Amino acid sequence: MPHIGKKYTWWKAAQTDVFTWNPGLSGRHQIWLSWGCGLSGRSNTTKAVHATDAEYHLDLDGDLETQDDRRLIAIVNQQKLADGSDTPTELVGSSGSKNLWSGLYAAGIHELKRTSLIVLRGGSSEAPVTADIMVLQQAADSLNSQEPNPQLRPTVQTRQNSERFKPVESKFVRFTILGTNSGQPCIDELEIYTEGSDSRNVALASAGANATASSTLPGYDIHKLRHINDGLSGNSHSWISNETGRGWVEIELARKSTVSRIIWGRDQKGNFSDRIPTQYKIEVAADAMRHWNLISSAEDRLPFVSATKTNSSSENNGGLFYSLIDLPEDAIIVLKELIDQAKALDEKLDKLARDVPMIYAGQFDQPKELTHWLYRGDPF
Ligand SMILES: [Ca+2]
Ligand SMILES: [Ca+2]
Repeated sequence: MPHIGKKYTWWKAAQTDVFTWNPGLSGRHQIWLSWGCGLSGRSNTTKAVHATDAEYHLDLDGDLETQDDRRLIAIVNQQKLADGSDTPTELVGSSGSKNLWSGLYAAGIHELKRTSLIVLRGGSSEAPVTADIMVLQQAADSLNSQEPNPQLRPTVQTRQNSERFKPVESKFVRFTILGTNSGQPCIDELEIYTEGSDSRNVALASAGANATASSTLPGYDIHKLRHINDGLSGNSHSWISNETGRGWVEIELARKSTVSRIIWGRDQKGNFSDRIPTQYKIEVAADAMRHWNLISSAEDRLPFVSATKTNSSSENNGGLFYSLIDLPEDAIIVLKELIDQAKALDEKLDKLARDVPMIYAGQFDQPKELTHWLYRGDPF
């Protein structure tokens, strides 16, 4: 599961509504909840442990004044992970100072109206309740039992993303960008692979494929359209559209081919994390009339979250869920080294917090002004 709960919000309020979500959806949906899990962080030496009985209600009409349409959908122990297990000591530190993202908790399939609210309510005590992302998944009519996991793919990665789909005969493949994290979208290479054991990238210009696009950012030799399928990765061999948050690029294959996998990235060398297509769809057509068939999109991916800011002193930066999916091997090695370093520093920090002796400190100075020593009840 990608690391998405970097920051969360918390409240101390027993038996009080503290937060509402309005998903703006109607129909039957599986509701997945998540929270910041464990301890609320170090406040000198005291620990404020999260609520064991945070309540989630569904208010069907969205009017908090009317109670008869409101029902409890989950009571959650926010000290634990979504699967009910304890937070691992190696992740939260021996003093429990790190807070983790809980993962997603299945709160059941519920009928929603557009105005419906999901309400987070404090538990029986003043213990903090926390809120992190919520996922709603449309429930299929045939879906009687709850699914063990949401049918969601990892969030879009900067370096490389893969799209797998049922093999489909294609002559044209169009990648349409519908949103970016910033600016005009950039793709450093779009690879289209044929089905089968002799799978090969038929998108390459060297394989006879031809690229067209809605637009190309003018004035940059390193961002030409021909870079979309030149076989070279990295920002210096990329295409950028000339439309903020939008654009499409189309590959015409040399001949009709049965394809089943597409690989694309913003910067496979990992130096840039702007201009990432976060919302997109990919369509194929087998005929020159371009009767498009949608084969993949960002719709079933987890929401995109910007890369972590490098401010390591920020609070609650202890979420330690990292996705290794779609990461190249050298990046995984680097990531593991960094995680080890972070763990070692955490342990050091925990030890420092535990071992510091209590002292009363001050400086001795000769008073500059006349000092009165007042006994209780004495007049001036
Ligand atoms: Ca209501
Ligand atoms: Ca390229």
